[in-house]
Amino acid sequence: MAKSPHGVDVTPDGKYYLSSGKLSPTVTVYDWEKTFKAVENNDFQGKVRGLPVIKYESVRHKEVEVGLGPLHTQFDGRGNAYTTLFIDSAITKFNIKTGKVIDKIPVQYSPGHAAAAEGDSVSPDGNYLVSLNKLSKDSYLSVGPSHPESLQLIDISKEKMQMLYSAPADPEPHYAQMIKADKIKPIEIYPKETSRPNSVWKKENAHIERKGNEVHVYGIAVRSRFVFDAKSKTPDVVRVKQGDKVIFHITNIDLDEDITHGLGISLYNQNMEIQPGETNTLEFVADKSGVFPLACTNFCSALHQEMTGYLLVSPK
Ligand SMILES: [Cu+2]
Repeated sequence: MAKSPHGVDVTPDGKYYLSSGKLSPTVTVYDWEKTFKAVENNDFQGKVRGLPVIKYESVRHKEVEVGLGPLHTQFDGRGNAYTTLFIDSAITKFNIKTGKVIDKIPVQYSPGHAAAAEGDSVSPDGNYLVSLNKLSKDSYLSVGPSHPESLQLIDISKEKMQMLYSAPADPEPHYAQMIKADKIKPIEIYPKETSRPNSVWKKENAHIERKGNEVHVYGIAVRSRFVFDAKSKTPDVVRVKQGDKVIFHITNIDLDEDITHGLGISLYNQNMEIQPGETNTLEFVADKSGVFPLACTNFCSALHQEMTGYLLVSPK
């Protein structure tokens, strides 16, 4: 095989595995059945670091001339393979069984991986491929020495590939999976579990508890205020002593989708996010005395900016 192979991929039907040449402009298609037979028959050509090396000619199905710098291969479930070409800045489509090159499309530029929709599964979707490009060069407006990189969406449903869309991306896109959206069923909010340890679901139950030199705040975040202590006249203030460990247990009791709160104390360099229905914990040692404003750090309503309070740390 080629001297510096890069990327080994198994075809969806499990009959072949492919290895890109990287420094050789070829992809080799190997036959699994021939491979198992070669192992059975000790059909080897010497050893490398003590491991037997199978004879190339015995297991090779096809050697496909794809272009310069082949790296990784994806599949469409119709018997075709799509290999990224780093040096050519292109993707080559070929038939796995015949080894015949069908099409080649330029990309901007130097793709590493590509991701076909469900392309790593036994039943690829077959309609779309995204090229994850390592360089964008002149594709977008210049924003300084650090350029965005690029993702390109390609229609692979027909014989000829068709470029549909280019999008700038943060460096450095490496690999991705594309899954049909209806297969992903995330929870929308954290369920309201009143038995969850450290959670508080009603303003009346918010309280602050000292345990030795630890101060536990059992509070809530709700549009648009914090309640740390229901009994206190100034419920949005937490008083501790210098050197105390402060532990905020905050429950976001807003059970609407997309209403994330945050709790940030910038002068202590502390911040956490609290998703709808979630209880999250922020823990640190109050080693500096003073008055430290705290605030919600995720935009949550028109009154988001009023969602503030203070940590008061009295000196030792
Ligand atoms: Cu908020």
